[in-house]
Parts: sequence; structure tokens; C-alpha cells
Amino acid sequence: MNIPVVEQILFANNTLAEDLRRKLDAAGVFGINVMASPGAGKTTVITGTVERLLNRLKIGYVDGDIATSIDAERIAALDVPVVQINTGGNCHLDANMLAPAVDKLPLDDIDLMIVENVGNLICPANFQLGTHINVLVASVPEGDDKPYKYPTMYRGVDVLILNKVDLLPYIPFDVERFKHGVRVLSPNLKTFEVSSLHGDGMDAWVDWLAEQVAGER
Ligand SMILES: Nc1nc2c(ncn2[C@@H]2O[C@H](COP(=O)(O)OP(=O)(O)OP(=O)(O)O)[C@@H](O)[C@H]2O)c(=O)[nH]1
Ligand SMILES: [Mg+2]
Repeated sequence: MNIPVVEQILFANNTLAEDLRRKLDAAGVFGINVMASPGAGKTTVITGTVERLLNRLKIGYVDGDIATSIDAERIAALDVPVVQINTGGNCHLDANMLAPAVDKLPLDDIDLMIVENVGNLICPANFQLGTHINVLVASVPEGDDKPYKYPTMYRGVDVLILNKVDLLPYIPFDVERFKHGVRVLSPNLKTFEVSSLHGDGMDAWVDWLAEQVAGER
């Protein structure tokens, strides 16, 4: 019996992701893959990011969503090019889904492509998209134990945004316990603590991101 199916799928995905990376590099586009559990604040973080960078960078947005275009409409209202991917029930984006979406973006007129992955803390970590960095948005209401319970996601990302810190006075969340869990998995993970709703901490994240985009050019 032959059962290496998952490996084959991941290998095929990684090959496609490498193709996508080459396409982005050729067009001078820096890509980020934003992942998080449902409702952690991906779209709110992205909205705050786009608003702060509009005068500095040309941005494109790809929304991965199971069924709706609610998030895509929020970002399109900021007057940036938006492409919707409805996964039809799939719990993550993969490079095969992203490729046609990238082709619909005006790549030659974009510096930064922001991909919002499907809300899920498990599946998206296994599928590289060819983006330059993987961003994880964690949020206070999820609880401080999440790095311990979902290690694959925390281990595979380049930057962590702890969102909804405005709720710390109201929700039991031990920041040190959370950070210890993150450190064990990713000792030097770049981390930002923000309230994307109110704006606290967002400038530091956005300035760091703009530096990464500039560094790739
Ligand atoms: N208190 C507080 N609420 C926030 C913050 N950021 C987002 N929210 C709220 O959290 C809810 C979910 O935010 P979204 O940005 O839609 O989350 P998401 O991760 O994009 O959700 P999905 O795409 O459905 O997975 C909304 O009601 C936001 O207003 C924050 O910093 N503080
Ligand atoms: Mg969203």
C-alpha cells in the first residue's frame, strides 16, 4: 500500500509557492501572508496597516474566505486593488488557489501584497504561499495558552502580532505565560503588541513592515 499523499500535496504546493515567489520578486512585490484564528482581528489589523501605508506604498489585497466577500469589501473601501478567493469550505489558502488571484492584481503597480488567510489556527501553517513573510495575529480573548496548544502555527511564522491588548484589563490573560510559550517555540520571534481597533502599537508594526518592504528592493 502506498500512502504518502499529504507529502505529495505539500511538495506540489511548495513548488507552486516557489513559482509565485519568483513572480512576486520579478515584479518587485513584497508579499505577506496574514494568518489567525477566526475573529482574532486580521482584517482590522490589515485595515489599520493599509491606512497607515497608503501614502508610502502601493498595496494590493487578497482575501481568502470560505464563503463571503465581507472583508474584501472593507479593504476595497480604502481604494486599493482587491481580489477575492472563496475557498468553498476549505480551511486554508494554498499556492494553487493564490496563483490566479495574484494574476488578477496589477503587480507592476504594487509594492506590497497583503494576503488574508482563512481564519484557522491549524491548517494554514502547512501551506506555503510564496509570500516573503508569514504573519500570525494572536488576540487576547483567545487565551494565553494558544502557543502551547497550537505549536505548529507559532513555530512557522516570521512575525507575531498580539492584538486586542485593550482587553487585557477585562480578560484573564497572563502575558508572561503567553510570551514564554512563544519563546520556547520561536526564541527570537519579532512580536508587536497592538490594539488594531484603537490604534495602539500599530505604528511600530507598520514602520517595521515598511522597512522589510524597502529591504527587499
Ligand atoms: N477590543 C478589540 N476588538 C477588536 C480589535 N481588533 C479587532 N477587534 C474586533 O474583533 C472582531 C473581529 O475582527 P476582524 O478584524 O473581523 O477579525 P478577523 O480575524 O479578520 O475575522 P475573520 O476574517 O472572520 O476570521 C471585530 O468585532 C473587531 O471589531 C482590538 O484591537 N480590540
Ligand atoms: Mg477577516
